[in-house]
Amino acid sequence: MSRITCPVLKNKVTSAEEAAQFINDGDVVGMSGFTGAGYPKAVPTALAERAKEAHGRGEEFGIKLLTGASTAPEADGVLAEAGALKFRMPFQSDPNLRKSINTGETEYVDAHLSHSAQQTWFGFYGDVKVAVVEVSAILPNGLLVPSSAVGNNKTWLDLADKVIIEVNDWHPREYEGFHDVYYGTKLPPQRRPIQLLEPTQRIGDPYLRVDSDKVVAVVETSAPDRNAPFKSPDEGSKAMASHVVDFLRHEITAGRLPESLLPLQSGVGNVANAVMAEFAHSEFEGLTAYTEVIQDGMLDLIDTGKLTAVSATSFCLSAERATEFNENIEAYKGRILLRTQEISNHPEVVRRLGIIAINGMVEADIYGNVNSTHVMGSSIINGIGGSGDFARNAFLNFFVSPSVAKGGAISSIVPFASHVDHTEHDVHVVVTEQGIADLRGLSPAARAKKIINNCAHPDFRDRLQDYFDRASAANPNGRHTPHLLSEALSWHENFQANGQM
Ligand code: 0RQ
Repeated sequence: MSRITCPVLKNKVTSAEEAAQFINDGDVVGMSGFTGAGYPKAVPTALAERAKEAHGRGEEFGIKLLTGASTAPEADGVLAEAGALKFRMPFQSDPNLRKSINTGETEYVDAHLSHSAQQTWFGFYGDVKVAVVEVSAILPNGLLVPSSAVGNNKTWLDLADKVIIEVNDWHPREYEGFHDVYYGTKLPPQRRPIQLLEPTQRIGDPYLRVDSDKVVAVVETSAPDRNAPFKSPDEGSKAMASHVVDFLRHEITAGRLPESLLPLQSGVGNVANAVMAEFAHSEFEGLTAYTEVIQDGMLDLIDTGKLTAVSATSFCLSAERATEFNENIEAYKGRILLRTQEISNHPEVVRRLGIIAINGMVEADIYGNVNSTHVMGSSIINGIGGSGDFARNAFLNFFVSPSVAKGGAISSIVPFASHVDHTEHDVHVVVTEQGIADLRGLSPAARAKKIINNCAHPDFRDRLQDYFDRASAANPNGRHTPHLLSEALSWHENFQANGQM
């Protein structure tokens, strides 16, 4: 049966090429998509072709693209390759787009994911001209059943002048009932508390609303999400995962955490997935998650019954796991709820629930400043994503990374971070395969001792200690956070000059 049962919207079905004609040079476009899930599968490619044709005629053609988070080669990838992205917000992870940002062709605002919707309402990014949103079905009354990501879709549908809907029948029709779209957001000073007290409590509607008069095109698709594979956890990831889980055991023994912990948030990537795998082999029961992305490891935990309730805004699954999920979707109903990202990552809710946040990092300095986004201070990898939303407001946060990168040429523990996303005031626990540094309640100098001894790779430990000792000796009145300013970034300079820190 057709996924479009609303007569008014059925009449608007057209091709991706026709739909792309509604998007013009310079438009602010809000697209669906979050970590490779729920992005539009057809219109971006048609739009990229339009841009290439315009460029061939010597005309300018580029859009300002806002999404939920990262998309896929068929969205960010094709648009960046066509030179069609003048501006991008709030998160990406695409090689073509990364290149376009780092060469200065695309302007990129790396925003906290929970801020992206409200900042658009505040007018930071101009008027949203077009929304391009993927859904899994349109009901007879015109309500939209979201697909594998909710992201910022509510905001794009509310704010855009024109709406293009993609209806993708690759998603199970049974997605109906998996979503909670909160329509209570207001702008200050009209805001009210977010009345959410448990991870999978419903506070909104199962559907997205759209004004059918604004809908200019409906496009039917049948294509999978990005569904990138995960590496099976290597020794380093397993070591980091076991440090985290042991630490949580210790916190329970010390009476600081209940036996079923507090709701977990876990970032994307292989280490995050490895941590979930470690939980699967642990004694923990009755776990919950209040997170933004559901990876394979979390579904495994639901399957074993260890994880009873998960709130998120999207999935990020391997192809294998996505197929299994789609075939058995009913088994997950009532245990998973996908929310708008302004709620999945809401600082108020994160603080109230007391989240345990686990995120990856690029480097940390000896005082606990964390860089999650930049290589050698200048080139962006992905973006801050939701790591700031969760870490800053968490009950307990972890930042995890191998102690070295690029075959040992780079130390992930450095005298001074070359870019700071999470400040020394926010970071609780730093983890590498070497060990764990619990920084809570420590002064900067005490933190340095822990990070150097517990987390740095042995190849770099003595040099870090030497830096700290000389900085202390050189600053008799600067021993709170001692630095040698002329040397603070010398490790990065060394790497750039000699390929070795
Ligand atoms: O590059 O593949 O070219 O070698 O960075 O590093 O070790 O594979 O780790 O995949 O877990 O990613 C911080 C990027 C870690 C990720 C980051 C190089 C390294 C490799 C990746 P290569 P790994 P991961 C919720 C939370 C920010 C967003 C976030 C991230 C590549 O976790 O994007 O937390 N986080 N969101 O070689 C130079 C160093 C390096 C380095 C690693 N010190 N110097 N290069 N690399 N350390 C999800 C969302 O918000 C959507």
